[in-house]
Amino acid sequence: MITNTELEIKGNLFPGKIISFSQNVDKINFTTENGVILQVTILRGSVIRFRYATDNNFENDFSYAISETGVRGYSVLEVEDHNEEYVIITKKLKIHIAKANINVVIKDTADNVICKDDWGFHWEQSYEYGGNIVKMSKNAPQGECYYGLGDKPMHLNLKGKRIENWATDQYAFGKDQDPLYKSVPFYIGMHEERAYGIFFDNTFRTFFDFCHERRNVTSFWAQGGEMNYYFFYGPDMQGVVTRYTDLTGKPELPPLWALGYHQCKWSYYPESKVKEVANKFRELQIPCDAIYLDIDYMEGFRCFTWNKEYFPDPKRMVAELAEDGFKTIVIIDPGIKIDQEYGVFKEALDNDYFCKRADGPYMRGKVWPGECFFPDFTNPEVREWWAGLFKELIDEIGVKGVWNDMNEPAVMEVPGKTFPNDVRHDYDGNPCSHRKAHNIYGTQMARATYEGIKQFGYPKRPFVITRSAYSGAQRYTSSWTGDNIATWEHLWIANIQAQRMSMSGMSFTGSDIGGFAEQPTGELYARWIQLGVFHPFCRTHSSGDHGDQEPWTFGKEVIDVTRKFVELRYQLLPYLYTMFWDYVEQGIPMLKSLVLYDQEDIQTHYRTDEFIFGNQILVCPVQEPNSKGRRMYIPRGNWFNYWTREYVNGGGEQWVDADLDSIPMFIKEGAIIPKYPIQQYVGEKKIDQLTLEVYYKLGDKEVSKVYEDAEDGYDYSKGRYSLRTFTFTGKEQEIIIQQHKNGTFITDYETMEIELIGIPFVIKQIEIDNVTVVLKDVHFDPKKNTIVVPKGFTELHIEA
Ligand code: MIG
Repeated sequence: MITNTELEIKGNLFPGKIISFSQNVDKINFTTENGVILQVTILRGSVIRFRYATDNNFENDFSYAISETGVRGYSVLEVEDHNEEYVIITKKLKIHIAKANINVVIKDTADNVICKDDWGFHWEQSYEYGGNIVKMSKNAPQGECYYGLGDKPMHLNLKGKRIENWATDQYAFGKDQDPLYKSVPFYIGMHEERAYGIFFDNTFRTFFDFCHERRNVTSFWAQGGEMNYYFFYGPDMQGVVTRYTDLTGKPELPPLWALGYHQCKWSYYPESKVKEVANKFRELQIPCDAIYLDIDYMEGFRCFTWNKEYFPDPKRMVAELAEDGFKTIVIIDPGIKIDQEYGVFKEALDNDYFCKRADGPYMRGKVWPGECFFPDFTNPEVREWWAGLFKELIDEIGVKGVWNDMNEPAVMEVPGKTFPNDVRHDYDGNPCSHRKAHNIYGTQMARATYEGIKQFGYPKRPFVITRSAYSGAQRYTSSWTGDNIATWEHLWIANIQAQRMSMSGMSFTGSDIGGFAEQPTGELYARWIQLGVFHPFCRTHSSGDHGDQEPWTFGKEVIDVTRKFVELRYQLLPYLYTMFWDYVEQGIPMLKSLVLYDQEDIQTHYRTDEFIFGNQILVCPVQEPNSKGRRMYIPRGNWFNYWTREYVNGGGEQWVDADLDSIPMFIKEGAIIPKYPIQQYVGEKKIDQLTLEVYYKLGDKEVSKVYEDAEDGYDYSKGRYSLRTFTFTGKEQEIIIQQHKNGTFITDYETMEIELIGIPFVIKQIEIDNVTVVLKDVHFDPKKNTIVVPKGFTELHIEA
C-alpha cells in the first residue's frame, strides 16, 4: 500500500490507483491503493450518488435532506471491466471510472460527455478539526452555464462566480452579497443544451467555484464531512430540477388561503391597530387572507407568550379576525430568554434541550429577548417538545400559521453573527459541532414547527414560513428572502431570487414586497406588487422604521394598482393552485426562468428578467422608474398580450407598453387559463362558475389543467380532488376543446364560462358532446365570444 504523502501536491491529497472493486446490488465500490473508496450508488437511471471515503472509512450515512419517499429503481445496470477503466451503464448514462486515479467521466448513452472530472476528488487533511477539507473539481467546457444554489442575489447564470453556503442573517443585503440566509448546495450545469445537476449534500460550510478561479474548471468543496454528491441527468433542465426535488422532497399542498395575499409589518400592535389594518383592506376591497404579528406581540419577546397589554384576549381577536376572513400568523424565533420564571425556558433547561459549548457551558447569545439559550433542533426529542409547545397557539388561540425568523441561527453583537464553531449538536444521534449543524439548524426548527402546527391544526393543513433553509426544507415550509431594501435594484434581486429558489426545489418563496429596509415610493411599491402577485408566496412586509407600507400609504393610484393586481392573483387562484399541485406531485418548479422553459434557445441562457408563471403565462417586471413599458425577450412560440389580446410572435426582443397600471404579461397560444370570481379572501364566496379563457392556436394541440379540491384538509390524498385536463385543437374554421376529469371531488359550480380569444372565424355552430346546441341556450355573446356550458362536457366543437 502506498501512503497518502506520495500522492500529495501542494497540500492536496489525491486518490491512487484502483486495487479492488465490488458490487452489492445498487452500490459499486472502488478502493484505491491509498485507502480511498468511491461508492457509486444507482438510485435511478439518471440519478447517481458519488460518495468518497479516505482511510477506508465512511462516516455513518445520515442526511437530513434526502426524502424517504423519493423514487428509486432502475431497469438497467451493468458494470464493464476494461483495461484502463470500469464503465457503469444505466439506461440513461455511462459512467467511466479510470483505474489509474478513480477519475469520473459521465456520458449519455450517445457518448456525449455530460460532466467530467478535472482533478476529481481530492482533499486536505484538517489538523485543527480533524477530518478533511473535501474537494471536487470538474472540467468546465467553453460555453457551459450554471444555475441554481438557492437565494443568491446575483445574475441567474453563475458562470464566473465563487459562492459560499453559510446561513447568515444579512440585514439589508446587497446585489451579489454572499452568503445569505439559505444554503442550497445544488447547481445545474448546462452545455450544448444538455443539462445536469449536482447536489453536494454536505451541511458544513461549502463553496462552489464556477470558472472563477480557473477558466476551465468548476469546483466545490466543504470544510468538513464527506465528498458526497448526487448527479442528476436531464437532458432537459426541468427534468434535473424535478429529480432533485423528488430526492430532497416535495411539499404537501398548502391551504389555498396561503396562496392569497398576506400583509405584514414589524409590528402591528396593539389589537386595535391589527383590526384597523384588517378593516381597511375590506373597506378598500383589496383582497387579503393573512395578517402577521411580529415580535412585539410577545411578552418581552418570550416565545409562546402574549403581551397582555397589547393583546388582552388573543383568542377573541384571532376569532374576530377569522370571521372577517383573516388568518393570524405569528412569529416564533429560536432564542429562549434566560428567565427562571419562564416556563418554556425552565422546561428546556430541566430536560437538557439547549445547545451547549464544547466544554459544557450553555450556548449563550443575545437576541431580541436579551440573553438567550437555544434549543438544539437537531435533537429529535427537542423537536418533539418544540412541536408540543404549539398546542395553545394553534389549538386554543386559533393561530393558522407560524413564521420562523432568526434561525440561521442569528446572534447579535458577535463576530460571525451566529454560534461559535464549538457548539455541540445532537444531529439526530450523530453528535457534532456547529460547523456541521449550522446550515441545517433553521430547517430543523421549521420542521419541528411544522410538526406542531400539523399535530394541533389537523385536519387543517399547516402553514410555516422560514428565513433560513437547507435543501429539503421545502417538505415542511415556505420561505421568504429576508431583509431586502426598498430600492429598484432590490426589485431585480427579488425577481432573481424567486426564480432561483424555484429552480432549487423551493418554489414556495417570495420577497418582502416593497422592501423591508427603507421606504419605497408609491411607484416602486406598485411595480413590486405587480411582480409579487406572480410569486408563489405573496406578502408585503417592512421594518416599519421609515413609515407605513400598507397599500393605501401611497395614494389612490397605487391603491388602484394594488387592488387590480391582487384581484388578478385571486382570479388566477385555480391556475396558481394547479401549478402548486404540479410542484407537489412532480416537483415541477412553479416559476420557470426562460432558460428552464426553453434551453434549446441560447438567447435564454443569459436572460434574467422574464419568467414563466406556471407553464403558460409569461411575465416581465418593469424595473425602472418613470417607465411607460420596457424591452423584453419573448421566448419562441406565439403569445397573446394579456392586456391588449394582440397576437405576438416570440423568438426576439421587443418593446412592450406597460404604464404604471400594467406589467408585461403574455399568454401562450392554445392555453386555457382558469379563473375564479374575485373574492376578498379564499372561501369568501361559493365559486358559482369557473371561467376559462381560451387562447386560440392553429395547429398543434395544447394541454391545460385545472386542479381543485376542498382547499384545505387531506381528503385530496384519498382521491377527493378534481383534475380537469383540457386539450385544445384549433383549425381554420373550428376549434375543439376536450375535457377529461380525474378524481372524485365535486366542485360547487355547475357551469363554466368559456371566453374564446383570438379565434379567426365567426362562430355559427356549437356542439356539446356531439349534440348541436341552440346558441342562445349556451348564452353565446358574439361581441365577447363567450359561452356558458355545463361543467361536465367532454367535447366541445365550435365552428364557423
Ligand atoms: O432582527 O422580527 O427578517 O422580517 O420583521 C430583526 C423582526 C428580526 C428580521 C426579519 C424580519 C422581521 C424582524 N427580524
